[in-house]
Amino acid sequence: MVALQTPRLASGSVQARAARRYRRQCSAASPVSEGQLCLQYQPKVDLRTGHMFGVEALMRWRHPRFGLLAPEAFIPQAERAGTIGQFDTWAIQESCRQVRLWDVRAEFSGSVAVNVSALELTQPEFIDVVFDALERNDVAPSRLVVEVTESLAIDHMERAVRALSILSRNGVRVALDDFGTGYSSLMALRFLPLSEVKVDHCFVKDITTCVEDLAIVTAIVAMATAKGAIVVAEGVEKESQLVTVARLGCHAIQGYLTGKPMAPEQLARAVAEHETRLAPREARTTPAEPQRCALVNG
Ligand code: G
Ligand code: MN
Repeated sequence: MVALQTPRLASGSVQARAARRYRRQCSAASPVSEGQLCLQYQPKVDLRTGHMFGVEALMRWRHPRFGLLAPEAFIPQAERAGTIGQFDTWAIQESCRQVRLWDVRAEFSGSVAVNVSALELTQPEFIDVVFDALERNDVAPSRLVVEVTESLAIDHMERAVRALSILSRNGVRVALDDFGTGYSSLMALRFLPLSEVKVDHCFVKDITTCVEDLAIVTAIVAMATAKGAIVVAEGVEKESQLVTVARLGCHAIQGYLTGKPMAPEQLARAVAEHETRLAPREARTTPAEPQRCALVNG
């Protein structure tokens, strides 16, 4: 790697800021070009059917010195440096490649949600990046969910709405991440073409005891449902939290209780095991069938 000279500049000057940005860009860009990124996949489970209907792709940096790094360790830096587009593009391409692989091996037929920064989704080339990745890998648009964080989406609302509407009209689904933690959540809920709203971890953590959290999640379910979106409760770690969010009308959960983020091969095994466990439960419900048929026939 080229050692950068540090120019002698007043720290607040335009040149100093540019130099700092350049240094950040150099370090932030490396995991993409060095092939050091990978995706882990965390299941989302439908509370009505019990099926793993989708996964969220979570980015990790296999750092040569520091090991596996979570996105919080490098994504904010890339956003500030303006290099986030490379990360998002890579994640979309890699997710589509993985969906194709799961298809070919008949391992997983659900959707994959990719976190996309608002900065990237308002770039003119973003839509092409998405359609190109889908087409190249022969993946149906409905298998891809673009996950946006509301506080970021708000900054660029008009352009975000335009881009996401084009994607949505063409079958790609849109999820609003970390709902309730931004400053203009209702604007995002009002204007974005959403098929999924994700309730942030922080409202789920104490949901069994905190009346405020109960009220907030109840309101989110009412608003999202009125818009035709499903509600996914994030960060569900305990059975008691699952029971409560289900009672409040959440449609699905994502959290350590039903699966941590995992490598693609591990996810395929988890799906197979999960479906095997579900099968006997579904078989037990079949005695209801004859009764319904009898009613229909009679
Ligand atoms: O905001 P977003 O949905 O992108 O956050 C996903 C992050 O939350 C991931 O880094 C993931 O590892 C973490 N996560 C997922 N499920 C749980 C959980 O049940 N508990 C906690 N504490 N963190 C979780
Ligand atoms: Mn997310």
